[in-house]
Amino acid sequence: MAKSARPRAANPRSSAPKPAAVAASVSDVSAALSSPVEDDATFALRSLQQSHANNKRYDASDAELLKFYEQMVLIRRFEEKAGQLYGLGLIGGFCHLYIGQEAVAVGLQSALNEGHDSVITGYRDHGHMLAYGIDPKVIMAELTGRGAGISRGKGGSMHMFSTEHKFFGGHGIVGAQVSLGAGLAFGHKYRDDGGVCMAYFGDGAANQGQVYETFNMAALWKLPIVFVVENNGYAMGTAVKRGSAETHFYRRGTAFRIPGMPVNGMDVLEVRQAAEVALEYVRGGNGPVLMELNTYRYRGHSMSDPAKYRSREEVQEMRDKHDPIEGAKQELLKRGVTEEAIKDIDKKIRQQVAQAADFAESSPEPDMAELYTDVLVEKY
Ligand SMILES: Cc1ncc(C[n+]2csc(CCOP(=O)(O)OP(=O)(O)O)c2C)c(N)n1
Repeated sequence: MAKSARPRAANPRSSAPKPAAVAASVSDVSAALSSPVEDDATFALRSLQQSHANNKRYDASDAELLKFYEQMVLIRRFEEKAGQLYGLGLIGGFCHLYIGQEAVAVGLQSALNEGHDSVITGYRDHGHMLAYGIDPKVIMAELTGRGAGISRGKGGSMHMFSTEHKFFGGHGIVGAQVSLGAGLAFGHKYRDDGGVCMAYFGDGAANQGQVYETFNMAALWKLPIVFVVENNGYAMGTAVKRGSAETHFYRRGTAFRIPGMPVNGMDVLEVRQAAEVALEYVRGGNGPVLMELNTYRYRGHSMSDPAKYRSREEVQEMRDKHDPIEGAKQELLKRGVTEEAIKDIDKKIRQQVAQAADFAESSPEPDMAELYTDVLVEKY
């Protein structure tokens, strides 16, 4: 990060509280004792949820819906190919696939300004990059550990970044991206550039302590951040009900006065509409929003997980009844878009993914000199 962009405590534009402004007076304290819920009537935590419930689905043009469909198919086919390459031993280390969750990244990020608003996520990150327009070739080359990869072959599946696209990883430490996301949001506020940060994390990560420290600071300083819990039902092999006391994750910001929104993450139009509501609030300078995107991953936690903790029937039911790609396809057909037009997209994407895989397989491994780049070697 450039020195000039580093947040300092004395930043005049920052809304970090000044001591005089927050010191409670004696009368504040006694008022709180006599009427602890006095201001609940104005506590508008449900307002976003309500306005989303009144108008659930985004009114996409045919061209927009086709684009969403294309992006979701790209993620699905890319991930299937990554799974194959992993099986062939061409991808080493960890590999977490996003299959089933495509509507989340596509619906949300279609509402962001690519290359301006920041995006950060955990290790299940390929879909978020593809949804942000990053070239599938350099992502696949990273997976296969090649020098042409987006992290020069040194990051692998979990550690990919593109500052140009404002995609900030790719993090293997569960929950770390939430705090880092608040830092990115602080940066947007500090620079006064109108940008927001979208920070994704899982239902398992939502039980981490640092998430709540971050909620507190983000709400206190009204940071421009959308917290997105991708609730895919499981944290590795632990079902949400086994590991979480409050399973409605959108309510988890209540203690910090962060409004929450539950969203059907298997319907790209519902996701996009929810994004509109959330972003209007955040861009309006009102502070963070907590979105819970209810979704499902069809594959195991990572490539090495046979997913024995759930039944085949459960997975099949989600695929049959809630698949986001099939849902978008049916909607397109209902609007009169032809089967041929949809097949053309499918064909184009298959070619694009095949080219990405060829590129990844035929690119050379990183030069030995790369061992000494992007590492701190001097004293600091
Ligand atoms: C700090 C930390 N603790 C534990 C782990 C091991 N770990 C990796 S993924 C995971 C579960 C996270 O589940 P969730 O947040 O629901 O994300 P999902 O994989 O479902 O997308 C755990 C515990 C880790 N990587 N980092």
